[in-house]
Amino acid sequence: SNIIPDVPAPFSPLVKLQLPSPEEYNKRKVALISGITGQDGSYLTELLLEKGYEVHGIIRRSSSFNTSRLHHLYADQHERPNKLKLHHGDLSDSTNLVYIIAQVQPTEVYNLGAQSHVKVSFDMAEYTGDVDGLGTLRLLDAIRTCGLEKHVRFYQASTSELYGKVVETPQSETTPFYPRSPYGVAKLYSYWITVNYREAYGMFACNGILFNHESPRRGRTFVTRKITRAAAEISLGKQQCLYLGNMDAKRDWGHARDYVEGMWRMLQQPTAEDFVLATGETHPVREFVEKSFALLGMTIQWRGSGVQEEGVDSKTGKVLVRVDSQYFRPAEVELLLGNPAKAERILGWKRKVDFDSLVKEMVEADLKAAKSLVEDQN
Ligand code: NDP
Ligand code: GDR
Repeated sequence: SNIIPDVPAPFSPLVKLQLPSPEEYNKRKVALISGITGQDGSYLTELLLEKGYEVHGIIRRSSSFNTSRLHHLYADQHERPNKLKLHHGDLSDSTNLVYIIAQVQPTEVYNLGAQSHVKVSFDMAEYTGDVDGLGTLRLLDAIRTCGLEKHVRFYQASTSELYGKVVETPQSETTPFYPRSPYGVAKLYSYWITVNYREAYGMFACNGILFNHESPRRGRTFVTRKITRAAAEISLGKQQCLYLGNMDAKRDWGHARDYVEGMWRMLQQPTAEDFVLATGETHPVREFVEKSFALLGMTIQWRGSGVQEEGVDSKTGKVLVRVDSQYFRPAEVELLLGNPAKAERILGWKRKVDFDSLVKEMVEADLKAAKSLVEDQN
């Protein structure tokens, strides 16, 4: 016989909100985004505002300006009330998350906030575990604390870094995980706590297992943006050489704007499921370098090997690319190649921007930015 009949939820709502039924509640379109100031947060905000959502974002207090990616979307509420509202908060602060959820009463929550740099996660492993792992639990529990677990649709920013060491390719929703960094391990916790809360509490909670996606808004220390910025600066004589780590690593690179559309589609489905978003193509870092420089009229020829390897401009003989071992990782993810078949079939999602167009858009944006800086200085 069942010795644990009708197990109640471990706690009942601590914050007593006056709530209508989930159907009435969801007549509104109110999104809450953690990580709104990041690359994906800014594209997702654009998409949701276009779709008529009221968008709320959690921003961290910073001594320097950290909302530049939202600048074109945000208007001072005193001058022009708009549908984007920002709240100070942090994924390490549970009370603050409960307060924001109770205040905003979102219909959709996108958990994009994270210490998202894989190499940095080796230096700040505990912090990364706290924010990227436990932070997800805090947000899910904030929703439950407010009694909103049946009202809110939840998106978790899971990652191809969960696959880590190659077990099989292409990697799909059924490929076993083998993370290779504190970041990947923290995200593994978040992946499973999202699945667990879906199964335990009937929450509409999805994991998007997203392969690398880039754009002109990509953080400057990720390899693609580091390459396109350096190529632009070198072409204008403002930088001499680009220093990189492992150029043999292969990634499945798409455009961030395509991927945020996939996130939104996951939350519009009748049932919550987990989906891979990827292009189904993989390219080595070395190829990203070659294509970026070629767009600016420089043909890279490689010579030497290992840490002695150099990329030389075939016309001038100048060394434009060198290896610096400080960028190597203690454990590397050598190959990522995703299979987006499930997302294509169920979500009707497909990437629009191909590899060459992505590189071109990023190079052109960085060239424009570098030129305007030169003009400012003159
Ligand atoms: P970014 O690094 O550009 O943005 C990360 C965001 O998280 C920023 O808004 C950052 O704020 C915020 N953040 C960092 N720490 C905290 C914290 N303690 N509390 C609250 N917010 C915090 O990442 P992306 O936009 O590229 O990625 C979005 C999410 O998707 C991340 O979770 C990432 O791990 C994941 N992901 C990304 C992929 C990619 O290829 N881009 C692929 C798969 C998953 P601030 O601006 O103040 O630093
Ligand atoms: P990744 O992206 O680790 O895949 O994580 P990143 O661009 O940092 O590295 C990609 C590959 O390039 C190699 N590499 C270098 N990387 C950086 N950052 N800097 C260098 O100088 C350099 N030289 C070579 C790396 O070793 C690696 O193999 C990104 C993040 O957005 C995560 O948050 C996200 O989950 C995954 O993508 C999917």
